[in-house]
Amino acid sequence: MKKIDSSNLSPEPQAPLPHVLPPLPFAENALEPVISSKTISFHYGKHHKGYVDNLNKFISGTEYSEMSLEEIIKNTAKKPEKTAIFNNAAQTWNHSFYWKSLTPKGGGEPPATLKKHMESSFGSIDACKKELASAALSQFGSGWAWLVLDGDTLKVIKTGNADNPLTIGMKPLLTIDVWEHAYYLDYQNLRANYVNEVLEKLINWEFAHHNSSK
Ligand code: MN3
Repeated sequence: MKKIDSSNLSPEPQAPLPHVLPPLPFAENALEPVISSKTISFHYGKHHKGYVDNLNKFISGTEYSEMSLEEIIKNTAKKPEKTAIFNNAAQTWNHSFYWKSLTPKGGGEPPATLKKHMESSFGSIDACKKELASAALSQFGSGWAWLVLDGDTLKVIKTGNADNPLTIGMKPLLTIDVWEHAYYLDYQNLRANYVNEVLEKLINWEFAHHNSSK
């Protein structure tokens, strides 16, 4: 029997790396008093982590295990038999994007280029903020409010549950999570108070500007 020289064998193919929970871009208590560290600790440490863990579990051994997160989202959207993978992939993506849409010293004036774009699309910064608040409040049940680029036009849209603008070919610039777990510990049923406080004090226009110029 021929002896195999193991030094000549190519290494075993590496298992694809699982998706990881990215670090928060701020300390858990950095958004207080608008969003408490208790809310962040559950929202990030339990909800967001849960989506990442479930995604890894559901894609293990499937064609999706080789894909990037965005590819998984685009390839499973609107496929009823892939709902569990889609939901967990999109929620993983949405939450990483949401954390970056918030910053401890947020609100205020958007950067000049974005400001001009908002004024030409909505009339004024305030009108844009009003549309975001209105989308966030009128989303029935769980979902997300988004500032997006649709081609060259700035728009505000809302999506239900895990859905996001990538599935309809729009470029997300920032988002506000309006699932109850995002605000219930701090605001109970008062979604409007949460949304208005976020828009005034935490919203990260720099992040939106950065995404619009990518
Ligand atoms: Mn959430």
